[in-house]
Amino acid sequence: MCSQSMKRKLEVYFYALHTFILSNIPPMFFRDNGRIEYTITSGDDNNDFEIFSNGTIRTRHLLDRETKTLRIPSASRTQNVEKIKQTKHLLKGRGLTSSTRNKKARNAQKDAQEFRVSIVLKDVNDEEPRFISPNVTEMQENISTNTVVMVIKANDRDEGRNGYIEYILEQDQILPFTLGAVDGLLRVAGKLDREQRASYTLNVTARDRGEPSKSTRTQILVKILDENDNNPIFDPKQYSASVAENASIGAMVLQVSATDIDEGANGRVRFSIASGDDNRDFSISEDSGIVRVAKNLNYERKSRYELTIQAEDCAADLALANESIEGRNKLLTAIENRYDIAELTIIISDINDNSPTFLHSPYLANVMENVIPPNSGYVIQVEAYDADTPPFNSLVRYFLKEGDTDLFRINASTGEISLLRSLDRETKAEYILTLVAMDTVTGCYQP
Ligand SMILES: *[C@@H]1O[C@H](CO)[C@@H](O)[C@H](O)[C@H]1NC(C)=O
Ligand SMILES: *[C@@H]1O[C@H](CO)[C@@H](O)[C@H](O)[C@H]1NC(C)=O
Ligand SMILES: *[C@@H]1O[C@H](CO)[C@@H](O)[C@H](O)[C@H]1NC(C)=O
Ligand SMILES: *[C@@H]1O[C@H](CO)[C@@H](O)[C@H](O)[C@H]1NC(C)=O
Ligand SMILES: *[C@@H]1O[C@H](CO)[C@@H](O)[C@H](O)[C@H]1NC(C)=O
Ligand SMILES: *[C@@H]1O[C@H](CO)[C@@H](O)[C@H](O)[C@H]1NC(C)=O
Ligand SMILES: *[C@@H]1O[C@H](CO)[C@@H](O)[C@H](O)[C@H]1NC(C)=O
Ligand SMILES: [Ca+2]
Ligand SMILES: [Ca+2]
Repeated sequence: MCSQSMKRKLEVYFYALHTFILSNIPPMFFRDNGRIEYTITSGDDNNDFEIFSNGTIRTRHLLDRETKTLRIPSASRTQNVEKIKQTKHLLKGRGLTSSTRNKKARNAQKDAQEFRVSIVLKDVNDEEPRFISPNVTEMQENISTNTVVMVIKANDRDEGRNGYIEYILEQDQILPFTLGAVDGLLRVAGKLDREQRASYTLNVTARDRGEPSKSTRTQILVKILDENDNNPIFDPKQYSASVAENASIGAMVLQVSATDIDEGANGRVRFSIASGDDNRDFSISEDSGIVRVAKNLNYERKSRYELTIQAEDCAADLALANESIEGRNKLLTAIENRYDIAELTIIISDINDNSPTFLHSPYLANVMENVIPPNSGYVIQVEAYDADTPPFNSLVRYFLKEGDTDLFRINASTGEISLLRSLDRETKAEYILTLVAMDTVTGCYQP
């Protein structure tokens, strides 16, 4: 009895709902007097098939081409081999003695016929595309058009057209992106400005070409990362303020404000006084933009300041976070802060902080005895200077404080001193007068 072997190829479609009969084993394996039982000896680890004594092979349950394919990765994607062995059922024959059974068993081994059945599971479009690419991506704003942002990828385990995927980007609104239908390359197609829109949620569909086709939809979040593309902007750009010259140190002058619509350090604004204050009479708070008096002011020294205030963003600070010194230096030269400037005029207002002073004190005048000088006894005119400005210096008044007020008189507004009566040198050769000059704001001096 020779061993016979044969191969058959069966085509099986995967149907979702039915178990069905595959084929019959040909009758050449039957023996008239023998009872035949078929068993599947290998190739069916999953217990997917059963075989009946009439040779019918049947699926036990739903088959899945894709699952099988995964289990035999090196095999061709389309073929699964099931090995089915056919044996005579001798050992379990009825009424046989154990001795004859042993003998017959040996014969039976020889008679055992083995054949191979190749079962090819044909693909049906039962798998939908599955996205395997991440659903979040990020990119710098102002990235140039046509740059590939990401590769969108979906898998479909079906074969042929059933597994051939097309990618579709829904464009309900105009989006600055395009999606390659075949390659899944998501590209930039317009201007991306984080300040206008910081993220996009894209609706992407992957569809196979099966009949009917299956498709999967996913949402991809595209985050736009900030770039330092905006200057800080002063609003307003011109400021003016007035401060009394006796303002105490630390007194607030005014607050300037600037904003930068970028994000993080790119949008953090730092204020400084760029020029117009060499003496550092004022200071500005880096963060708040509050300008304060930093030194004693003096109207008479400087009455007007034209300051240039700068608002600068902190983009370059990002470079300082770099761990390596080389990286730091490289980035510091590459990253520039953006800035804006504003003009601040500070008017120092005068206060009456200066007393009139006699410019030529002490004065000396000679008078002839026994006469009253002409011009109503004119002796001398004194003058005091007041460093303040009008109205604080406008009217200096003069008074006689000590001395012979009955002999001399001073014109309060002109400072002219005149003699009321004639003098006698032999009685008194010298008179000393003490004068007071006073600015009028202070009030009236009563001698
Ligand atoms: C073979 O046997 C099975 C199970 O008894 C039966 O369903 C099937 O119809 C039979 N096939 C033939 C061709 O008789
Ligand atoms: C994506 O789909 C949602 C509804 O599922 C819709 O509200 C949204 O506008 C769509 N987005 C785009 C960019 O088409
Ligand atoms: C991305 O996938 C995660 C995890 O599956 C989910 O939680 C998240 O909502 C998804 N995001 C979008 C934009 O679909
Ligand atoms: C935006 O990108 C273009 C081209 O890539 C470049 O020339 C331009 O300087 C960038 N603008 C800013 C503000 O970075
Ligand atoms: C400044 O001078 C004015 C007028 O002399 C006075 O009223 C005010 O209190 C002074 N201010 C300070 C801070 O000294
Ligand atoms: C540090 O600087 C290097 C060189 O410019 C750069 O490639 C790297 O990304 C920087 N690292 C960080 C954390 O900023
Ligand atoms: C002071 O002098 C002015 C100008 O010469 C004169 O008009 C005025 O009358 C004088 N005042 C007195 C009190 O003499
Ligand atoms: Ca900025
Ligand atoms: Ca920006």
